[in-house]
Order: sequence, then structure tokens, then C-alpha cells
Amino acid sequence: MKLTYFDARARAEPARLMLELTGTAYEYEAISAESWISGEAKARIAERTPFCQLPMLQDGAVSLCQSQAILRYLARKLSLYGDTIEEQARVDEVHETASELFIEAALFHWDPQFHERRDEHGAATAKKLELLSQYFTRVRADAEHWVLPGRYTMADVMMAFTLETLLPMHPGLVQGFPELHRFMTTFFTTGGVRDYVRSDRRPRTWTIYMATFAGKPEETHHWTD
Ligand SMILES: N[C@@H](CCC(=O)N[C@@H](CS)C(=O)NCC(=O)O)C(=O)O
Repeated sequence: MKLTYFDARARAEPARLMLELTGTAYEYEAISAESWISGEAKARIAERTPFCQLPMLQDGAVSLCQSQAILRYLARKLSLYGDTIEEQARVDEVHETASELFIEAALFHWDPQFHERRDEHGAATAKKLELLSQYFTRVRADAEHWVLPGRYTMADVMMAFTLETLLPMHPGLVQGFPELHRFMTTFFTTGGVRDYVRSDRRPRTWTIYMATFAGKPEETHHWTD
């Protein structure tokens, strides 16, 4: 299996975390911003994507773009989607909730007014985390899993990565919601995920250097303990 994206976490990272969580063998192709701008890398993927965008997954004869399609393909293939349609519907619900927060944070990284708007964004995000925490208490399977007791799904992966994204953006915010914080830290200390996120195989930045925020290692969270 081969996952292609930039040398950054962003839209490819949840797929990568799913592969690491399940110990699945894969190759990661990191396209440099320079090679993308020159058009060389774009030309290579043009025929396999409608809008010439990344990430892209190659699994034997299957070639997929659109990060959400990739995640759902991997979830089904790696048994991270639940077994019944009721479980899968809850996985989707939690996953979509996390994805909304994720996309909103991803766009905010690129806001030219990021630094001026950071406090206001932090206050709005705190309100969302308050609601998210109540939602977790209501639907969780156990203290460390959103949908299935003792078992991770795509929803946990997306939620953990989204909460991690907020750590450098609003220092101390996620820690103010102990149940969400515990869920997130447990995920990032689990099996293959633990080793991967502490290794130099993980991209050093959340996004590429042209962003207003999260394109530098000091603006990106790193697990060290
Ligand atoms: N809906 C797509 C969006 C993909 C997307 O926007 N990719 C960006 C990087 S995050 C990209 O390839 N940008 C380069 C470009 O558009 O030239 C997905 O979720 O995969």
C-alpha cells in the first residue's frame, strides 16, 4: 500500500495513524512543496485524481483520492468501522463531528489574520469542546473509546488527531477538558501509534511552510514522553 501526500501531517495523517495503529505495511511518499510547485509531481498524479490534489492511496489495483474516501476504505479494510450498521452509523457520526473541527482548524492555519484572531478562535473552540465533552460522556463506549468498548475505530483516530491539532494552536485548552484529554493521550500511547508519533518517520510539521501557522516544528505538537 502506498500513501502519497506532502511532507506534512494535515489531511493524510488520520490515514497514516490508522495504518500504524493496525501495524499495516505501507510506503509513505512525501512530495516536496518545490516539486509540487514545479508541476513535476502534479503531472504524475493528474490522471488518477479529478482535481489533481493529495492525498492519494494506492492499494494494488485500487487508486483512491479524497481523504474521506481513503479513510473509509481503510476503516473497512482494517476493521476500524464497527461490525453492524448501527455501529458504523455512530462511527460516521463521531467521525463527521471530528472532521468538522479538523477542517475548521486546518483552514484557520492559513488565515492571514491567524495571530490577531487567535484568542477569539480559542474562545469559540472552548465552547465547542465543552459541547464535545458532554457528547463524549453521553455516547462513549468507555473512558478511552468513542464507539466500541476496548476497540478503536476510525472515529477515535479522527477525534484524537483533531484534538492533537488544537494543542499548539491553543496551549492548555484541551487539557481543560480532562476526559477528552485522557482519551487523546491514551490513543497516542497505544501500540504502533505510540512508536510512530515519537519517531522521525512522522512529518515534523502539521502543514507546509507557507501557512500562517503550523508549518514550523515549533508550531506543531510532538510527543516525546
Ligand atoms: N477534498 C479533498 C481536498 C484535497 C486538498 O485540498 N488537498 C490539498 C492539500 S490539503 C492539495 O492537494 N493542494 C494542492 C493543490 O490544490 O494544488 C480531500 O479531502 O482529499
